[in-house]
Amino acid sequence: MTHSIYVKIDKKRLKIMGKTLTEKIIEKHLIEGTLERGSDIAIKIDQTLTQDATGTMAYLQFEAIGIDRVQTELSVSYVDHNTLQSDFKNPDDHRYLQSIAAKYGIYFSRPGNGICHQLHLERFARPGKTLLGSDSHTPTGGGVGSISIGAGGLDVAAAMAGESFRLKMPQIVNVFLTGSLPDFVSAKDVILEVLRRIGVKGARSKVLEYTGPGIKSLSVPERGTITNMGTETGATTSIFPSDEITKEFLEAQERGDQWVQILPDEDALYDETIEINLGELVPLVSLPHSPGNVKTVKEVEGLKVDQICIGSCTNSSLRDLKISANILKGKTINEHSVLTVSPGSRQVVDHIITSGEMAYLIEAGARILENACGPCIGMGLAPKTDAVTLRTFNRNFLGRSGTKSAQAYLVSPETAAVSAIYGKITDPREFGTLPEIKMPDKFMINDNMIIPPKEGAESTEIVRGPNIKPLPEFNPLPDKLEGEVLLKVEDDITTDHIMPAGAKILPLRSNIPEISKFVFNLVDPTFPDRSLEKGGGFIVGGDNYGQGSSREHAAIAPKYLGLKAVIVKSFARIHLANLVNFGIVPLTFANKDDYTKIEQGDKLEIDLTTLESGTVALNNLTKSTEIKLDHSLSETEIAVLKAGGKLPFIKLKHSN
Ligand code: MIC
Ligand code: SF4
Repeated sequence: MTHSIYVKIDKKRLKIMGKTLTEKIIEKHLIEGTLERGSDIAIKIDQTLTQDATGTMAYLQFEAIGIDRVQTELSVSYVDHNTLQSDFKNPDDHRYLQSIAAKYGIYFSRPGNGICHQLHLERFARPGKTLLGSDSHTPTGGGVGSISIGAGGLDVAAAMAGESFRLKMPQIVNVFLTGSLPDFVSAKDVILEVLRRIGVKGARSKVLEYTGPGIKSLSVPERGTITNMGTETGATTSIFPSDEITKEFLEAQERGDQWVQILPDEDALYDETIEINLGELVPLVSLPHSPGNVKTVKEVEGLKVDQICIGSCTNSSLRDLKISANILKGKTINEHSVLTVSPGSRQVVDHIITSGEMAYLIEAGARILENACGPCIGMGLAPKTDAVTLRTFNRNFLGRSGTKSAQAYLVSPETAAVSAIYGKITDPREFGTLPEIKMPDKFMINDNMIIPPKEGAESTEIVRGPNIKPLPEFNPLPDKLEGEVLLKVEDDITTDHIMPAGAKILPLRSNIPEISKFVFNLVDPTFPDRSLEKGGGFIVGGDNYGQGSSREHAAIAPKYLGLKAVIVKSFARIHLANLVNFGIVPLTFANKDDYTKIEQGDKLEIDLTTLESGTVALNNLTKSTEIKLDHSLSETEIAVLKAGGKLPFIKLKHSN
């Protein structure tokens, strides 16, 4: 199949309209479909990235596909999540990943080098390219004008094997920025403002494309902060044009030759517009336990803080650490608070050591952590019981910090640093004069912790530790699903609810039988045993089911426990794709009110013979009622489901 031409016409003036930036890049990569919103498209993927927590599974799947070498222009394997080594599991996984990278022609970023998104932005992301990453914050690459999308590990494995990536053509929202940011207000406040306006479901099936005169005042790392956390709005991705600012950044990274200008046409027609005057923004904060729960810092000022964490892929750039260091210069953090700093990359650390700014952080009392995700994913530094933890991160879901009773608030580095001095949430504008920071004209480049692919390494032996278990195999889909509702949940269930992370569970990412014991651990720890006992069954949920991370373990582990279908009001994009990839049928209520007609424990029967028609009938045997369900599955997705998941589907395709 090829694609036909799609043009947007201004109906009033009967004029063919120009293209958005997103349309231009997608059009260049279209393998199937058109730019018609909501239609099924397939795009070519130029680059991939994986991180260690999703990477082991992605590469086990890549191995199972049976290709000799990656087919992309560039694939990078990062190690940044599972860096706490409390036993052999994580280091074994690192060795596995390194041997896979060598064998299949993948760049390998060694543990300690930094956080995948920060590193990818610094060293690899390119304007006009497509990037698929097995991490939901892959859109950070949108900071340099790359279409960067988060996906499950299996989709990334398939892209490495040369398969195109399938999605629904998103709507394109013009986030039109004017003015420039006032002192003590930064890029984090811009994305918090977007979240304040549209919430955690507001940009599902949409791309947030930033335009307007205001973008000129934002550097690439600042743009990266905004596109990174755009994920929390449910957006497919977020993107900035590739302009003079992008050029400057790439030149400073000694990558000037990779710059190409890509701007939207002046008469580009957008599906929607959001206008933000940067000059009117104030410091903002997300309250527990949702990034969409945004208030002004003023509204919560004075709340005592026990822990302050600066870092994560959202706010760990050189700019962020410099501003934090200069605010903390000559000060001591409050005696009741602990401050942690996790830099985004060694480049950032090299700079702040050379400039002396690292000393300001250390002298103020900051605990300097590894260049890794760290406390963002509960990998160490869990806060104390009932703690208030103030973080420059992008997620504050219940329990994610490692302490269930902790209350996590999300803020900018400016708000975090000033609050650390006072020991309470403080509007940073009260600090007085904003310290001046000087950004380098050229970044310090040292790629010695990135091992490039070598020729002739195909015979490299793959090293597998005892915790790396073979992939479970799943059967083709039957015509009828029967079983019990194992769990009924509310709206906005995150993948952190379904498959928690943290220092104890993350090391089990390459061991499905073991990790499945923690499915829904924070919601109902009896779920795994009940599910196995009943021979599997169903989950019923509300809106935005599966928001948050790209972890496909939130699908594979429940599938391993026997989950057959998830019936909800609506899904988050990546989780929906992951369910399909592992043969769990994702269904939605044709009438949302029918959510009340099913209870936990009800026995259900679902007839799948009509799946192709777009609707199926659910028979609630306990209540003797029939409910109409529908779905958004494409023909290919139905075929994947029927084959028992994407891996058997691809294998079948390759064997034909
Ligand atoms: C996250 O921020 O939740 C993670 C950990 O980076 C995940 C990936 C994972 O679960 O490994 C993500 O955002 O996709
Ligand atoms: Fe790592 Fe946190 Fe970023 Fe996820 S959100 S990639 S855990 S720093």
